[in-house]
Amino acid sequence: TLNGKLDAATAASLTELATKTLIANDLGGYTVPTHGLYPFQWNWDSAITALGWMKSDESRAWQEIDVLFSGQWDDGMVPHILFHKDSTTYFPGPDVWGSDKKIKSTSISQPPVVATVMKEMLASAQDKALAEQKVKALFSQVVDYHLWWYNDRDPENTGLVVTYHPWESGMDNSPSWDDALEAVPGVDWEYTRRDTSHVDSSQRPHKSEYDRFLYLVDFFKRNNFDSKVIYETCPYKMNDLGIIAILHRATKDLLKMGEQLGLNDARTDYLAQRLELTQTAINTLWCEQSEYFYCKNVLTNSLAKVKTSAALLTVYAGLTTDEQTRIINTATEDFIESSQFSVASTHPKEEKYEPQRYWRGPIWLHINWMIATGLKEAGFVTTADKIQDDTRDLVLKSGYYEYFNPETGAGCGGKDFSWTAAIALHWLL
Ligand code: 9WN
Repeated sequence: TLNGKLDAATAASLTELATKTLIANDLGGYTVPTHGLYPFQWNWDSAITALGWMKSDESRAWQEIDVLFSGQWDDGMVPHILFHKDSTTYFPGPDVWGSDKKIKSTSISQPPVVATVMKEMLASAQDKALAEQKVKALFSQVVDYHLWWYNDRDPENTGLVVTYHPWESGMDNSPSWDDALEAVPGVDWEYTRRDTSHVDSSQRPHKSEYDRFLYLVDFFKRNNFDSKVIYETCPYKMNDLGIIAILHRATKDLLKMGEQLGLNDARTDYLAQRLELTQTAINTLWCEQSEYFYCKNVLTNSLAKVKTSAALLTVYAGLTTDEQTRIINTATEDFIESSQFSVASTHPKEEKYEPQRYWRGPIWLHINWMIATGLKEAGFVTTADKIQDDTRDLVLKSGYYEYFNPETGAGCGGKDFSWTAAIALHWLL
């Protein structure tokens, strides 16, 4: 490999390519992840993509967040997809989801990284006045979003929010969901997938998974998106480490921004209490024997004992004790050593590891950025730098693909991908 070294000319041409990728994916105020495969605004893609826009056009970056929050539901939820304009290239579209909000959307959310992104944007902004004005204008809506997570998805104050759909986790076919998903019935109607007409089906989730994904989409619609009914009867309920860690970090970042700009109040005090609950409850996801964190199937009260990179995000969240931080750093080193490129989304020694099937092995750059950020802050600079160097090598070798094969470094999934270009601009170049 090139060990992450870039000369100035290469860095300049990669910067130009990344900026062009964002411009090409801009549909006017929001950025699609990539044309064809994902023709709408996705929640966590959009947040990460705003980091990339900050390098070339700060007001466009803030607009990305504004447009994302324009689709917020009255209860505070920020949907996982906003269907601003119709498109026939993606399935399932707005009619299948069936929500009746002013902007058509899905009825689930996605990992809430947006407050963390806003804090980074505020810190790095050249135009401080614009940044402060935007954070002040959006602050209350972001607080609503976080309150929604805690109140709607953890109404019993367990300290751990639940997720209702693998798509909500953003890690669609992670092996962590396999057992829980098996208990969900499949839909009994015919449908035509669109994803496999854009990319090779060997890189995508199986039909048996899609049948269940769609059953859940129908389930939300049949229950009129009623939070209480869904909380009580949803056939799929997970404590997802990715969402829990990203939410925890983002809530802390939200409170820090609020403090900096004098925006905190009783509602943010309440969020601080919820942080404390999570800090204690996270230990119910820790397995002492294997010294690792796992997602939990809430319906069966059992840990999904497969090692995924989501667990490595607990350090980024600041949820680990000093000893756990050391253990997670060692576990990260083990991930790194187990494949040519890092960080594999499922540990390469796991039976369920598949190096090119979506979230069952491949590398995702925004996850690398979060893992490395956490480890660096915790003082494990060597591991963090190694991840950053590997990530740079991937981009050098394969460009801005959706995700990467950890064995070969080959780009997989969609091409010219927004969040990959954005992470390069924000972190690598
Ligand atoms: C469903 C857009 C999204 C990402 C997810 C990724 C994938 C969608 C799909 O693409 O999910 O939301 O149809 O496969 O898993 O993380 O936000 O890039």
